[in-house]
Amino acid sequence: MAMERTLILIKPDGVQRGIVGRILERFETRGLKIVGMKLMKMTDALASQHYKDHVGKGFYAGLVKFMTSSPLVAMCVEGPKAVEVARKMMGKTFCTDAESGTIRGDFGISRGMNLIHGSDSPESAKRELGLFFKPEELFEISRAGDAWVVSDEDRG
Ligand code: D4T
Repeated sequence: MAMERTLILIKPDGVQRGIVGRILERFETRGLKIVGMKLMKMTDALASQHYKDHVGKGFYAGLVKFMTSSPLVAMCVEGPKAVEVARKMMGKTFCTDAESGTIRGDFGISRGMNLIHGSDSPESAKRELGLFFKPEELFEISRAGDAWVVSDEDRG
């Protein structure tokens, strides 16, 4: 099983509601490692690259307005099967449909303001991480307790 990296965004609603810490805590507690993180504002240009598959769709203008309205937190999260694990932690796209126990299901009730983004495949993760982070902004971090969170077998 390979170690993976994924892009997580705590969207403007998460920042404005002051629940960044509570969302972050879930990733740390799960054993995923934050290897890059910053507070930043998404520009229209970055939105059109990040959401390139949605350009032209009916909800695109509203999505960009929301995502560029206020700063967000961008993170690179690392761990075994990090992409899939993070998507499961987030829950279904719309908070209204997300199961309790997931981030969207526990913290949100809106459709569009859905608190968090996570890359949907290892290929998307690579592309998206390149949009949000320079190589020198991502770190190789070994923590003293890592051996009790991820085994050699997990590292593949
Ligand atoms: P993101 O990309 O924000 O992590 O969400 P998902 O991966 O779960 O969902 P997505 O790419 O299909 O949608 C991106 C973003 O657009 C909003 N959205 C989506 C919306 O407002 N109306 C819609 O009909 C859809 C499909 C919500 C998430």
